[in-house]
Amino acid sequence: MKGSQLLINKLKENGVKTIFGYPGGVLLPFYDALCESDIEHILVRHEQAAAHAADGYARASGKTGVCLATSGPGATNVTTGIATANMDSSSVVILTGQVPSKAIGTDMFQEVDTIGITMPISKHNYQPRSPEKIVEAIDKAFYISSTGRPGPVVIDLPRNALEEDINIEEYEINTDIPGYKPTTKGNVKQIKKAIEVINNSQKPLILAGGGVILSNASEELLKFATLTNIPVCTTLMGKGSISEEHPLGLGMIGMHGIETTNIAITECDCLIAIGCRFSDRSVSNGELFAPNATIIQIDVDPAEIGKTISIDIPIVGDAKITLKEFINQVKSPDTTNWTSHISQIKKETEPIMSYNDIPLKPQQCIKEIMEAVTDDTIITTDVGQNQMWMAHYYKTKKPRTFISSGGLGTMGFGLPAAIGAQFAKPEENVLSIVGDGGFQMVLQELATIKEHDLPIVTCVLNNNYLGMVAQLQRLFNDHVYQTKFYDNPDFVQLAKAYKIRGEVVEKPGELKETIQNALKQREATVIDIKIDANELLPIIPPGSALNNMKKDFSDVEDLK
Ligand SMILES: Cc1ncc(C[n+]2csc(CCOP(=O)(O)OP(=O)(O)O)c2C)c(N)n1
Repeated sequence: MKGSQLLINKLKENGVKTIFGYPGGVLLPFYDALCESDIEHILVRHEQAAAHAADGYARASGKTGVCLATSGPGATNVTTGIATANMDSSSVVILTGQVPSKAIGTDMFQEVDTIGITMPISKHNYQPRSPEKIVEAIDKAFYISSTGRPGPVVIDLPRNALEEDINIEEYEINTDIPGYKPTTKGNVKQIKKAIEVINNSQKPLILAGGGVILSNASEELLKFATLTNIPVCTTLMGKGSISEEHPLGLGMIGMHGIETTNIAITECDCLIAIGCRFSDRSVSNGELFAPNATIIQIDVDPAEIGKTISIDIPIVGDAKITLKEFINQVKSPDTTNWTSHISQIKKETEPIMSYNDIPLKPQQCIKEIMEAVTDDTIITTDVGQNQMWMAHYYKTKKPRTFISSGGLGTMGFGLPAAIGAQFAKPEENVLSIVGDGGFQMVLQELATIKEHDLPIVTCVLNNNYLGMVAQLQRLFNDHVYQTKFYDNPDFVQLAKAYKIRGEVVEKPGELKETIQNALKQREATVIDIKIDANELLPIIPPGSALNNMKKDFSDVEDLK
């Protein structure tokens, strides 16, 4: 058996049905074997998109996503996707081609040190230099990628390992991974300490991060929150861990978070943080974050404990397992005053969503998006104001239905992630919400959408600006410079060039109808939504306290 056939067998054993990839010379033996297998290969138009699609697949399904790129430029092109998955703890296995083992280090055509490059941006990487090593590498890669804190694992495949024949029976295969034993059960004494603090608190608050979604702990989270009547706020990655329409679901915290949640963080006396890493976007200023609270942090990755803020009660463990323990042990604290206080703030700070303006206000667009979709619709966002408007105003109801690049903030993520999500969940509606900047970084993937008849609806919130950066320039710098697109292409014509339906939306009411029609017909559609370039996000100035939200921009000059 050839190494490439063995690789196919191992991928299948690990449950792989779909690979997002782009071929190249060194991978030809693999493609030879692939075309005879029943693994579906999705030919993307750029390797970065292959990685984001695999990532979107993983986030939507909870399974491991797989992508493939050739050596040299193929490998360097996927690195943005690897770093994106790494920052957001997404389970992706990345296969890259490599020059033959003997030639490694000779600057052969299309050689690049993929192992060196990906070492700091992946959870782990392997370079099996012979076919038998492939077996070990694949099994370990899937295991490492999907367990503990999930993450991307790279397997760099020298061409000879794919070409050579082996008799698998003759080799002893060692899939033991000494030193890699994620701790999933939290320390008993620490849990007891945490429960005591929760029982005695008057103003407890839960902060749910992406770890809750990754460990499929939403049910336990809801059970714990309702049992104790403790309100829940989330990070960007935790969006969907609890329904934002649930009376206890407060929405996202942080720099672009919801005012109520940021006030709740500032006032709470006990913060139960689950599966979150206290990023600077969430915390802003560590010293001013949750200043009155005893902080309990639950995380499966010990390296995250106390990394950016000091923690009173650390618990290393899986979110689901630990929450189950909490549910068994907690005695409900009396939170009636606290929750009614929060409800009052919520009422007073409720954002206005309904506008009749032209150009359209993003809030109005998001209101219409919400009216057009169901709780199961999968939303992917790009990066920028489009992302933060969605994070802020869009009420996510279920886990794995809000997919966004958090840690790396990768423009160009939204559209290919939607492709991956649609392959993972072919029966669901998938909407990709993007800015005109990020869309133009990956719009070649419309060809992939067309080729596979994916009914993805792409909503381009088009302000002819690199809006997020222009906003920062307006608020905190002297010049709005090099952030305007003076001559954007006609996105409808562009969609048509890819044989995809294109629509323009300019007036209130049109977006809901356009989305509903597209979803009903299950036809790929690009919607060019002309929005107000002057609309800014609510923002907490970087480094400021979370209750210092700026909403009034009357003193900011209009964009010219
Ligand atoms: C690959 C990449 N390059 C640059 C940035 C910096 N950046 C963050 S948001 C943004 C502007 C995004 O503009 P657009 O896609 O039009 O979205 P908008 O903010 O207008 O909604 C830029 C340039 C980034 N996050 N990613």
